[in-house]
Amino acid sequence: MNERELKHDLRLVAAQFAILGDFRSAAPYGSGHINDTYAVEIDQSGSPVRYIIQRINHQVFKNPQAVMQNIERVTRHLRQKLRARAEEGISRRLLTLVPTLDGRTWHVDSAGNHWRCYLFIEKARSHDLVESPRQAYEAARAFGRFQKDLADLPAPRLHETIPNFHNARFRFDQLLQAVQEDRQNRAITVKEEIGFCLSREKMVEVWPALQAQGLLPERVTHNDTKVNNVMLEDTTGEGICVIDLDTVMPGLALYDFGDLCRTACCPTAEDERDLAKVAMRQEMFEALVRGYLSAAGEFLCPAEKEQLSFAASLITFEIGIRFLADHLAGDCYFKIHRAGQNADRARVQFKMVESFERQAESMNAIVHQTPS
Ligand code: ADP
Ligand code: GN1
Ligand code: MG
Repeated sequence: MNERELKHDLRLVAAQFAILGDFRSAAPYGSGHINDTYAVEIDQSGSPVRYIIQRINHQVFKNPQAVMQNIERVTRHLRQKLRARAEEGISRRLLTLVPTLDGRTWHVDSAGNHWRCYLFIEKARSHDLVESPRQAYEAARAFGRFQKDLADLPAPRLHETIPNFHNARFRFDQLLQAVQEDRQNRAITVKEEIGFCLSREKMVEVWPALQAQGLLPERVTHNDTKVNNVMLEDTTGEGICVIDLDTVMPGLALYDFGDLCRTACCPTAEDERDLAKVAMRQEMFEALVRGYLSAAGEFLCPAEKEQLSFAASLITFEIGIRFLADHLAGDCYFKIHRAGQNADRARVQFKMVESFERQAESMNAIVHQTPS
């Protein structure tokens, strides 16, 4: 895609940030479903330097300012932790916001779009599909460390950038509403999938019951830990940087572990149409448990540890519900690139839920056998 075909004028946007050098090019980047992400190349005295520039989707994040305030606080805290540990290469180990010319961390353009700019983390990449247990281990370790480093984030509580984001009961009720409204007359085509959800309604009550007993503490969590939201270093394979911080807010540790399982245990793309290929990979689950507990094991309480394997089923179910509800509502939330893509995404999630359920016993055994 050449620059003139881009939806936005990235040269103009880049000029609002304190970036030295001459604009060279901009191209859409990554495979996120929400924001518009661009890799922008700048010529700095003869060398190409890249930046990530993103337009925050303000239909999804109704208060982009709150998103940016959270990210500022979280990255500042993480930077202090890395400095205290005297870690090397700190600017590759956390997201670094590039300020605007007037010293803010985001820019609002004339059309009301909110933009931010990050240093580009080079020689590392995020993977849509996990290819080895080592990758699963590293991704889980990085997210575990992220939770651990944020455990002592000073008050006040972070903003809830999307209220009820992981409230499974709320998501279930949204699906019921989408079925009832059936705006696109699609319900008839996904009867089986709707039935699948209705038959599992009880799942959404499990964590509220434990929370009511005070057994699942609120923590600072990432809330969007799909595996392509962590960068693995090219040379060492180490999980070096957690990215996509828009949904960092108060939550349950289990949300993060569950979403990791949803993506890292799945052997196919999220929207695979050949469901025969979709089944949970136990060796990846085992690696996720080891990686996550190697960092988070010391602060998790017994009830959290006990729920790790159910987290895989529940979060996969919840996100399947969201895809299905969006398909019924007319694909207003998740970006799609072809008709029916959200229904395909939902089907993959439901197939994974069944697969997790079938292997629940051995998943629990893995959790119990893993030292923390
Ligand atoms: P979305 O919310 O749309 O998922 P992300 O923040 O996850 O957006 O960014 C999309 C992709 O861009 C990521 O999966 C990653 O590959 C890449 N990316 C994001 N931030 C950086 C960065 N600072 N350095 C290098 N790549 C990045
Ligand atoms: C979205 O932004 P991205 O693509 O990393 C979504 C997640 C879903 C995920 C499903 C803010 O994540 O909640 O789990 O798609 N993010 C938001 O792939 O809704
Ligand atoms: Mg992302």
